[in-house]
Amino acid sequence: MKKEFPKGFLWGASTSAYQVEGAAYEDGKKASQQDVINHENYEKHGFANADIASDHYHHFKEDVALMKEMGFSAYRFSIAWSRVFPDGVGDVNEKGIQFYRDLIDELIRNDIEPIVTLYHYDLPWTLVEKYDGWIDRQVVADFEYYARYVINEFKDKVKYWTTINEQSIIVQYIEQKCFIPEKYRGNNQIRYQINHHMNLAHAIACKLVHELVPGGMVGAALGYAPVYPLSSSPQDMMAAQNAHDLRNAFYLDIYFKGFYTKSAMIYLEEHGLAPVIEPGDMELIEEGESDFLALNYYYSDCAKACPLDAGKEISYGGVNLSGKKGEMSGFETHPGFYEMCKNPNLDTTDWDWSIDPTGLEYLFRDIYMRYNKPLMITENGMGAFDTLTEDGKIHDDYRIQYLREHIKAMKRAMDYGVEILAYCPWSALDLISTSNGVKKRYGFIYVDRTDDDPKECKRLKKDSFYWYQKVLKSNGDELD
Ligand code: BGP
Repeated sequence: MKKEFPKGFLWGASTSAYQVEGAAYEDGKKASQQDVINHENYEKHGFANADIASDHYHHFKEDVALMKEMGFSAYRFSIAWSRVFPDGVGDVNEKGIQFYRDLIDELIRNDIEPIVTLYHYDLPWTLVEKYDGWIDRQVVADFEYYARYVINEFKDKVKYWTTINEQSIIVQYIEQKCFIPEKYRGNNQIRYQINHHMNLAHAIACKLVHELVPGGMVGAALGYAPVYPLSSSPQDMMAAQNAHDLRNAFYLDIYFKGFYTKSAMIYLEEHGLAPVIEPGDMELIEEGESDFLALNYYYSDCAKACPLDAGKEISYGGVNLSGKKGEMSGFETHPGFYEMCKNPNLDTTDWDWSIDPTGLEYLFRDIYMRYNKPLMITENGMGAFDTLTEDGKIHDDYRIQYLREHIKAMKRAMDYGVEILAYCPWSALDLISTSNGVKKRYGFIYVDRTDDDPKECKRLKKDSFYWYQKVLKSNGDELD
């Protein structure tokens, strides 16, 4: 390694509200769409629901103390809209907003910089009942109502804001991330319509931070996987370019340049998938300038050519529900454009996510050199089945290995000039996965519960906790 990590580099970790807080119906909070979706997941697959999650709502002081002990200088978390406004708009829920005041004050007391995400998949359920949620344009105005209140409330305490979590992943996995009423299921156009509404909401939030927060900085949190061609054939290379345009550039261009990537838009128009764009929308999107981009990186992707006459249909990302390698249910396919596939050069996690630290270095270089804005990591991590030993230990050397190699890759990108503000891997503590319950764990802090039994959610320190503590103490110097 050439230079040292800069002084003031932010080290921490991430969570999201519905995955960690619990207290889903306590102190005035009403359901979010994730409370409903996760109840269904429990019924269908036995995955823990969000009712108790990691019970962070009741343990937050203990959790912040553990973050402090690890040496965090930042913590990235989200605010649950339905805790602040149980019905989406209207009267604020005093006890709900008080929870975030207490959490933010506790962080600041411990010299931990709050990095706040406004929206992480959990739309108030009332808005789904009222008008089908993100499918309807009304949601943009309601989001503005909520965002204005929250940003104004914390304008003197929170400098870093992220707007919407992972629009790219929402488009891919629409039914896990948004509640989609029966009549819209299978309608692929709504993926891009929802995304368009989120682009408007994102732009509004950027403008609000610039208007209300002195010295505030704002950007989206984008789920990002670089796309490699399966082979060096020109056809696979072109497929990888197409996949990059529709899966990555389609978001980067909106956030940084204020327009939709042309090739992707033409593909969507040709297939009746393009969003309805109203007069003034693109002007608003252009005005919503980002100061940085937050990236959530877990794996890289791979694409191959998919000829039109291959007899395939448009389909979106598959999932592995079992945690047994090889049980991924399918790959995104756009005949005539590209088909995603497994990269034979990379090992995977038990859930078939490729492990590729170099992919992180590659994407940092690629994004920064094209757009020239600071970047930060708001998610990066390895989901694994952890084992709690009889003497209360968790030996997660695989996680240490994963994080170590990714930090090294990030550092190599910095050595080549990429400006990176923070590293906040997923996750500070164990929490419920978006698609696999609590047995797929990511945390530095073990939360003692199972999918069926929340027990007392006792906190225990994993081996990775002590390792990360050393990393942070040496400002990223001691990684071994
Ligand atoms: C990201 C989400 C997180 C998180 C993570 C891991 O896409 O922003 O909410 O859960 O992925 O995914 P999973 O929980 O499905 O393993």
